Amino acid sequence: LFAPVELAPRDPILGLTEQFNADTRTQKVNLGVGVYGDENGRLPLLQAVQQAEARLLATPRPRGYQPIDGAPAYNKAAQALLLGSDHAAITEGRAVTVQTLGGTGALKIGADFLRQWLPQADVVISNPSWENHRAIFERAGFNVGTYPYYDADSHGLDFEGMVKHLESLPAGTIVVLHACCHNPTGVDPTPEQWQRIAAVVQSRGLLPFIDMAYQGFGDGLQEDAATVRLFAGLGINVVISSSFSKSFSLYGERVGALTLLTTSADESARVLSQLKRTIRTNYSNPPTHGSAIVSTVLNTPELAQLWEQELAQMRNRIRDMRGQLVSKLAALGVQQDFSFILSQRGMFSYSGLSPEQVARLCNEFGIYAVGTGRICVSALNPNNLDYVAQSVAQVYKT
Ligand code: PLP
Ligand code: TYF
Repeated sequence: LFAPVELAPRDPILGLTEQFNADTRTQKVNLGVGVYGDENGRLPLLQAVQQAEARLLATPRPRGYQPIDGAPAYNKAAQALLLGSDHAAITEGRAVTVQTLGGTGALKIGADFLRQWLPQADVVISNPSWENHRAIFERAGFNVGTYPYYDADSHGLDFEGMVKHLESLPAGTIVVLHACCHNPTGVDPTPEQWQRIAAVVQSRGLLPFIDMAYQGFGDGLQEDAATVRLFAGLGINVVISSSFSKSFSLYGERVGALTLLTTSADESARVLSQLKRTIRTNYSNPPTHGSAIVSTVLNTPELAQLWEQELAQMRNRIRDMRGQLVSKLAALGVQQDFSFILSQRGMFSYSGLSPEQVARLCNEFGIYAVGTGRICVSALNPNNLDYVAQSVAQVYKT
C-alpha cells in the first residue's frame, strides 16, 4: 500500500545541518540554520530559564492535561508581551491568545482556522520568505502568492513594489508579514514604511497575519512589538503568530502563541471556541513544561528582568558580529561594499553571495550557508569570524 509513496525532498535548511554534521573536516562553520550560538558557538541555556526550572523543580506538580487553549498565565503573558498589558484590545476583550507548538504551530492553527472561516481568501507571502510559510498555508488548502519585498540591487526593501502590489489585492486577502528581523533577508521596513503598509492593509480590507518569531532580536522587546501594536491600533482583525524558540533559546520545548484580534468580546468568544476545536482535532492540548518555564519567567519580575538582559546580550552580540564581519571584509580588501549587513536586523543576512559562491564556501572551506546567500549571523563568533571573513574574501577575489 505504501509502494507509491515518493521520497520527499529534504528541508533545504535543516538538510544543511545534516550535511554539516556529516562533514568530517575539523574546520567547518554552519551558517545555515537559524539558531543562536553564543560567543563559543554553543546553544545557550539562559540563566532565567535555569532559575525558572529550579523553581518548578522545587514545587513539583502532577502533569494533567492542560486546557485546550493552554496555560492561562502563559497566554496572558504572551499577549502582554506583544501588545503591552494595558492595550485596549486586551482591556476590551478583543484579543484571543492560545498556546501553540512553537511559532510553526501558531501558523498552522491560524492557517487551519482561516481556511475554514475564510475559504475564498488567498494568501500572499513576501518574496522571499521563510519557506515553511508557503508550505503551511498551501497544506491548509490556500493558494499562496507573493508580494515584492527584497530588492537585490540595493540589498534593501522594494517598498514601492510591495505597496503597489498590496494595493492591487482583493479585500480579504491574507497578507503574511514578518513583524521584525525578516527571515531570510534581515531587511525590515522602517517605522514610516510600516505606517503606509498598515494604511494600505486597512483601506484595502486585507487581513494581516503577522509572524513574530524574533521579538527582542531587532531593536528591543518593546521596539520590535511596534509593528504588531501599529496594526492592533487600527481596530481591524489581525492574526499574530509568536514564538519563544529563539528569544528563550527553547527551540525544543515548542513554545509559541497564536493571537487573534477581534472587533468585540462577543466575537472573541466565538473565535476562541473555534480555535479550540481546531486545536482539539490536531493535538488536543499543548504540553506543559516549556510553557511553565516561559510563564514562570514572564510572571516573576526578577526573572523577567534577567531574561531581558540575556536577550539584550544576544541581540548586541549579533550586532557586534555584523559590524566585525563588515570591517574585516573591508580590511581584507574586498571591493564589494558590505555595509548593508549593518542595517539588517535579526539572525539573518542576505549576504549577496551567489549560489556558486555558496557552493565554493562549502566545498573549499566547510562553510555552510543557504543557497540563496542567506547567512546566519548569530552563528558567527570570535573563534570563527576571521576564518569566515578570509574565506568569503577568497571567494570574492578569485
Ligand atoms: N516564523 C519564522 C519567520 C521563523 O523564522 C521561524 C523559525 O523557526 C518560525 C516562524 C518558527 O518558529 P518555531 O521554531 O517556534 O516553530
Ligand atoms: O529559517 C531558519 O533557519 C529557522 C529554523 O523547516 C528552521 O527558522 C528552518 C527550517 C525549518 C524549520 C525551522
